[in-house]
Amino acid sequence: MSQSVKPNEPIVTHIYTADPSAHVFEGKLYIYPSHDIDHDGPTNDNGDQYAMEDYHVLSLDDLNSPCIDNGEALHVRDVPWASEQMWAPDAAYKNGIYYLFFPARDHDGIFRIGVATSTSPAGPFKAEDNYIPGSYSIDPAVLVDEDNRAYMYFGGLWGGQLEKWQTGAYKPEAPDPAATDRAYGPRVAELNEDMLTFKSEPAEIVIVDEEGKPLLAGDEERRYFEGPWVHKYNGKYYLSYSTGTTHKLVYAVGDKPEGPYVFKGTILTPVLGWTTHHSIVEFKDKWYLFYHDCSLSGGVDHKRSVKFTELKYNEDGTIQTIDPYK
Ligand code: FUB
Repeated sequence: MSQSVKPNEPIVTHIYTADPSAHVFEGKLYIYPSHDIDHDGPTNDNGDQYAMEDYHVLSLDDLNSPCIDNGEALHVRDVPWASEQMWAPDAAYKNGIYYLFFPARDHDGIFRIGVATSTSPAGPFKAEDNYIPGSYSIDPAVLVDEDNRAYMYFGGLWGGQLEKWQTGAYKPEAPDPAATDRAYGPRVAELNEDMLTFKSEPAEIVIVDEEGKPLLAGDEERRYFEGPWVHKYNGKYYLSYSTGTTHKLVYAVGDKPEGPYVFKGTILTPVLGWTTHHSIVEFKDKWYLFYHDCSLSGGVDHKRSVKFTELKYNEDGTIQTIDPYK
C-alpha cells in the first residue's frame, strides 16, 4: 500500500522531482514538477547537469493521502521545436483547457518557452509545433488573475540565459552586470485569450527596496536569480523567487501584476543542494509552500525531491520565514 505524504519529506521517492508548481484543479492538488534523471554528463554553471527529458504530473486528493504519479505527461521527443533540457514547468486552466508551460532548449541551444494542452489536469499534453513567439529564458509561472487575465512570469540567470537577452536580442557573449548596476528583473507578459501567444512584448519587472530604490546586481541576498512565482493574498500580488547564488527563497509585494514589487524578506532558508525553487498554493483554507531539496539522493544536485510545508502569514501580510530542517 502506498504511504501518505508528510510535511518536509519527499512526496514521491520512486523518481526524482524538482521545481514544483502546485495548483488546485477539480478539487485536488496537482503538482507539475521537473523530472530529474541520472546521467554521466558534465556539471557546470550552464546547468548541463539538469538533463531532464519529460514531465510527470503528480496529484494528491489531500495532504493526508498518497501522492499519485499520473505517468509521462509530455516527452521532449514529442515537442517539434525542442532539443533537450525540459526544465521547470507550470500549468494553468482556462476556458475548459489545461495548459502546460515549459522551457527547453530549441535546436540552436537557446532556451524558449512552449505550451502543450490537455482536457485533463493530469495530461497527457499535446505540444504546439512552435514555442511561444517572443519567449526566451526559463521558469515560466502563470497567474490567471481574478478578472481572468493571464500573466506569464519567467526568466533565470546563468544556465537560464536571461543576462543574454538584455538588448531584446540573444547575445551569447553578453557579460554579467557589474555589482553596482541595477539587477536584472524577471519578465512578465500578458497572455492572449488563446493562452498560446503573448499579448505584448515581455516587460522587465523592477524589484525595489523599502526606499523605492531598485535592487542592485551585487545584492545577492535579495536580487532576482530564477524561479518566479506570483500569488495573491488579501488583494496584493506576491512575487517570490530564488536568489540563486545565496540559495534563498525570498519575496516582494506589489499592487499590480506587472509590479513594481517592494522587497519584503525570506520565505525559505537554504536547502541541501544548489538550486531552490518553489510554488505557493492555497488548499482547503491553508497555505502551502512546495519546494525541493537533494536529501533523498544524499546531496546529488541534479537528483532532487519535491516536498511541502505549511506557509503562514503575519497579521501585517508578511510571510513567516521557514527553516525546512527545524
Ligand atoms: O531544474 C532546472 C533549473 O534548476 C530550474 O529551471 C531552475 O529554477 C533550477 O531549479
